[in-house]
Amino acid sequence: MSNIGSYDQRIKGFSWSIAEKELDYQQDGDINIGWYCSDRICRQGKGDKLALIWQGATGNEKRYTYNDVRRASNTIAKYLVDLGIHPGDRVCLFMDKIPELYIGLVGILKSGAVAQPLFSAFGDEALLLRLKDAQTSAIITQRKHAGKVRNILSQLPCLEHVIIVDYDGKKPLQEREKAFSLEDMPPVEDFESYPAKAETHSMLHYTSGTTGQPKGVKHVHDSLVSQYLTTKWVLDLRDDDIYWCTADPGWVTGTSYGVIGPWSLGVTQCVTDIGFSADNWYAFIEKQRITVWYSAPTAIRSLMKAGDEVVKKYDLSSLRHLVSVGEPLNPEAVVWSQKVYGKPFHDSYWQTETGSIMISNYPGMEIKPGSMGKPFPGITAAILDPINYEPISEPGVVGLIAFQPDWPARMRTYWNNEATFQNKFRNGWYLPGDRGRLDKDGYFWFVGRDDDIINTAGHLVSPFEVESALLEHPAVAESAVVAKPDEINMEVVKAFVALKPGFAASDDLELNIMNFIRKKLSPLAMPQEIEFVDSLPKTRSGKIMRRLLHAREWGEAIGDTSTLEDNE
Ligand code: 6R9
Repeated sequence: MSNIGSYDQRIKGFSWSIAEKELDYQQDGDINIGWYCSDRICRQGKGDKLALIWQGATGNEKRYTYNDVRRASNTIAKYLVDLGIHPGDRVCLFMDKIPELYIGLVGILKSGAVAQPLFSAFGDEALLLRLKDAQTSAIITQRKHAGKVRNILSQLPCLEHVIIVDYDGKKPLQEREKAFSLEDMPPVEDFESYPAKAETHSMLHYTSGTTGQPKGVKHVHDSLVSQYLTTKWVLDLRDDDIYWCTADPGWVTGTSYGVIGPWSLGVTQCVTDIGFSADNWYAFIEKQRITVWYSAPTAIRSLMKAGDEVVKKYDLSSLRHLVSVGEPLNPEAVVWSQKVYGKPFHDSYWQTETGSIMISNYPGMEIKPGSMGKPFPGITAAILDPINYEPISEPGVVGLIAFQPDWPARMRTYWNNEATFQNKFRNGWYLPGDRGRLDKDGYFWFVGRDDDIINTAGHLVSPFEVESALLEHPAVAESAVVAKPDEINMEVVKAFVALKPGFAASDDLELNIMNFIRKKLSPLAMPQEIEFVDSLPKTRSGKIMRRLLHAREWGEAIGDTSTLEDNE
């Protein structure tokens, strides 16, 4: 039996007080997420349980119990307070996926400061933009990334402290730099966590920017209520699970479900800094006996590309539940995962701004491959018509995905940008900027980002549907479909395709693919052109940046590219 049990039963009379009760949280009481992720679990008698198993690139391991996490996060929190960091000050985490990143997040929250995690692969410009916007007071980083901070320091008068977690004493510390080593600091047994209330600012996440300038998304400690319950019911985490969230905490998935969800439930999680390859990932699952795996379509497509044979080399029998997020999960990927792992990937849909999972396929509920599933209990979701912003009751009609405020993890505003925040609401609904449709059984289907939809001769074409059809072709590893200008039809469909190993681009192959997808798509959705490429531009969280391909087709400026994967 899954944690959620019967979905239909759960939605009846749902109230977030279910989670509040389990968390022993009283309205207007203290709800410091950092305390919940460490001290509370120890108080429940799980202090000696493993919280984190970390595996480095060379296979070396570090293990931390909940007591270790509690003490180490105390040490960090006290260090920040002693430095003069005040509640509400922004403290940036700028590290690879090392233990200090995970424990540091808990420590920052305990101190009352606001955690601002950023991908360590960001270059100077990307970093500058976000630290300036957030007026960040301190940054916690590694030696290997400190050079980037030095390059921009003179432009950041607010950034008082550059804290280096692995200082080796070889070169003198520079202006504002401080050495802090968890291993060398005496562990702090007792630390009074900042008495954060529900509305106290907790995190500042910068959105992935697939569609424009990155924006700071303000979250509060109350988000724990949603994150705790969605982790329990969607990821189905239980006491004896070994959980792996593949996301980097620079992306919201890596914090909401890579730190807060699993640790507030007192579950053991594994993290690895090892680079992606099918062998690396399967070996990790085998070695750590991973039971619940939360990943993303880009990774799944890459695993599909690596093929079925490599799966057989490893014992993946520990896997119990698989979940995906970040992009539409093509039906092919669901069918394939069922075939090779004996378990389907369950889709989950949400965004930085929503803070927690909004729509999902729940364990035990019938999966319709290609569908995102149903709204989480307590979430009112609808498809709105884009003119009057009224819910469309007819099944199958494409419109704007919308949610009724309120749920605990929703963003409270965009940092320094209240006007843009207000603009996300229409007729009392929150609009995430995506299009979808609802079927007669109440399942939601993703159609595309609001701005990705192709309008060809007045017909709306979903890039996702065309990409899914392309992906079923045996030669296609990945694809991105965008609009191309056309004198007659205004826009036509153009597909970019990356091939699987062993296939070479040719006119014959293009024709073969066209004939293959013709059987699956309406004539209006057929691409006019396929361009073969080696790889597709992606964000660091693995989302295909159709915006870049689109801009190229239209001869437009490409805008902010700081989240582009290859943009160091
Ligand atoms: C968690 C996260 C949010 C945007 C979102 C949508 C896309 C996420 C999806 C999905 C289709 C899914 N997205 N999950 N599209 N199916 N299951 O991804 O946050 O980086 O802010 O991106 O990603 O377009 O609006 P974020």
